[in-house]
Amino acid sequence: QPSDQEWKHVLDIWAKVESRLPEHGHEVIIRLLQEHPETQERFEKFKHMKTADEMKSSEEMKAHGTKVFTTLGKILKQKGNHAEVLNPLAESHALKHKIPVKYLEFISEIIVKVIAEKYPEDFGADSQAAMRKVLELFRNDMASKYKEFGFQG
Ligand code: HKL
Ligand code: NA
Repeated sequence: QPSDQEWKHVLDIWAKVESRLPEHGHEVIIRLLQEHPETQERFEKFKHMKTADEMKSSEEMKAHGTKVFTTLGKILKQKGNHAEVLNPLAESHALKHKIPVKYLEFISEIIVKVIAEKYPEDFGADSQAAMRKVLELFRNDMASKYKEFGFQG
């Protein structure tokens, strides 16, 4: 389990992320779809898009990125007691969207990379390690709910 210090690192950097949450969420989704094209196929509303520029100018994709980052922020702020937010998310990602844990690993790495690029002064090695650890806890809890729902993930 992450320590109090690790949670503090994560929530301190997240407060900065929130100053431009829609932009950062949008960028993470674009990078996910560009770096892992198989993930793009999972989105009915985005799979027709051909270029990164098309994605950058998409208000719909920005809205999706905003929702993803808003949900993630709610989870982070629960400092591990996140079942109320995580369980419905795990249910939809297991049963409706069928998103493998591997894809959750992809987005976790991109989240760390994008934050490191945006806030190099405030997201040093300790904070990055803390964020990785907290995102790993999130994935582990998603994966155990997946199993309860009978999705191998
Ligand atoms: N999604 C998240 C979070 C994540 C950081 C990890 C998160 C938080 N999702 O049609 C929809 C699809 C969604 C959502 C609606 C869809 C396809 C999809 N998501 C795919 C993914 C992937 C694979 C490309 C990954 C890695 C991923 C990761 C939050 Fe995700 N997602 C939604 C959401 C929310 C905003 C909605 C679902 C709302 C919900 O479940 O309400 C109970
Ligand atoms: Na959506």
